[in-house]
Amino acid sequence: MAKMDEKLEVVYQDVLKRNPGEVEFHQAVREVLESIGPVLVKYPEFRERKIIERIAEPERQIIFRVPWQDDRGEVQINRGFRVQYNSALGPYKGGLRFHPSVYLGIVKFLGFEQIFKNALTGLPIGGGKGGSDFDPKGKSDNEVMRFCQSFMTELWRHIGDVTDVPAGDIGVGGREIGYMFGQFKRLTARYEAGVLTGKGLDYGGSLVRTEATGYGATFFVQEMLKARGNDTFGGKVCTVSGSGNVAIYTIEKIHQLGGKVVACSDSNGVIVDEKGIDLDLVKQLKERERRRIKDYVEYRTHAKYLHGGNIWEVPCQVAMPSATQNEINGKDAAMLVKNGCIAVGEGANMPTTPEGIKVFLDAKISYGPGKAANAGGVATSALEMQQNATRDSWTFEYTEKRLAHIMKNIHEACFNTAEEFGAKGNYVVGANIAGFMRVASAMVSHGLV
Ligand code: NDP
Ligand code: 2IT
Repeated sequence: MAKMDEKLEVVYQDVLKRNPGEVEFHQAVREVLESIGPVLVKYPEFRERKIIERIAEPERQIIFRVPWQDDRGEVQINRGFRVQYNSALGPYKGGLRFHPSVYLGIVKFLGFEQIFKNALTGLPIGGGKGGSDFDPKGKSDNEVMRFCQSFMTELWRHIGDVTDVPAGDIGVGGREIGYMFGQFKRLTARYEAGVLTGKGLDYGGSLVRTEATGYGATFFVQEMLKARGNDTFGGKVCTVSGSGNVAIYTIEKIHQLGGKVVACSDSNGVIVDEKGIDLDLVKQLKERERRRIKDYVEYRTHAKYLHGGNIWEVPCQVAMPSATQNEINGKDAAMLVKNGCIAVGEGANMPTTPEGIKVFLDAKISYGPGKAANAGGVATSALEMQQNATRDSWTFEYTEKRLAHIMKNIHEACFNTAEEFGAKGNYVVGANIAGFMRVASAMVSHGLV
């Protein structure tokens, strides 16, 4: 692990003691603390005002019971979370994750990352995250609806368009947001469109929100390629892990920009299609039919399915991890570098382990960390909030242009900040410092709250 400023090490030890067992949260905090030492030297008031200690502690944490009945009439109990992490820059904003692995440590790591990511967008949104250990896999539509209704029956009192605005994440897409919005409307008797983002286009959703995370991550990599020597996606062989929302629209944008994605995956295995992934087929299987990625080879018999395979062993020039946290370890990263990978753009949150990040930075490939590269999703959520507040709806072209512009600005901020702090080309340092600076300055302005 990299060395940390001595006083920050003390703060980190305190975080470990106060949040036992929450390993993903510790990892996310450590990465930020390792970057921001030089900022505290330059701006001692951040240390005097105990900004780091305050940022590490969520403003509010809500944990609740979610009882629901399955199709056989059996009662099921899940646990719900909402961590309202930091409101220095705006209402808490961040997604909800429904996955059996969700516990407080996952929600806190995601919420903590979200603070800096949202700051990087330059839009008025604070950081928060939530979710449940509910597993949507194999559940009927009615079961998902009853779960979402029960989840919202507690959550509604904590959220609102100027307090806290949830959206999707793993296991939460348009269907789940729709059921939760319906229940919120019923419980509050208010049509408060801006309380959730990622809504359907027929009831206040924004064009481009569905595509935004994947498109944005691809725009970010496009900027990194440009910065490293006027390079482009044209003709590049790429791999994209996952086959959910972020992966699908990453593949779509890479193909539009002239790259070729040869592999994608799910938690069971990897598809390798040397002719280029057939995205219409992936959309059919994953978005419409809710099937597994292995079924791809039923329709494209030349492609290979590697059950339990490792997508990072497939040679590529650009890798875009878009599934989950810690999916690239040190060995995977070394393999990618050895096989000629020159750029990694993280669609997922914290997909690379600290060992993996070190490999990428040492090899001097262009490495775009999630809190910068995948910020297009939440940025477009903020654009959805803008449209809701003005009861307007923008065209696809206009909204995509706004997204592209935001991603370009984020890249520039990360690039320039890294250079300013003596770490040219290190987007981890750039993203952490640029995001931190915005939040910390606002917190100083607000006094001790
Ligand atoms: P989806 O639920 O749409 O898709 C998730 C994909 O990742 C699926 O292919 C899933 O496979 C795979 N996956 C999930 N968990 C695991 C696991 N433990 N091991 C292996 N594979 C796994 O989610 P999204 O596409 O929305 O999210 C993907 C990532 O992007 C997450 O890290 C999320 O936090 C991040 N993100 C999402 C944003 C958004 O707007 N949706 C915005 C910014 C970041 P399987 O079906 O087998 O579980
Ligand atoms: O991790 C993320 O940025 C998201 N899941 C999207 C959050 C949002 O509020 O759109």
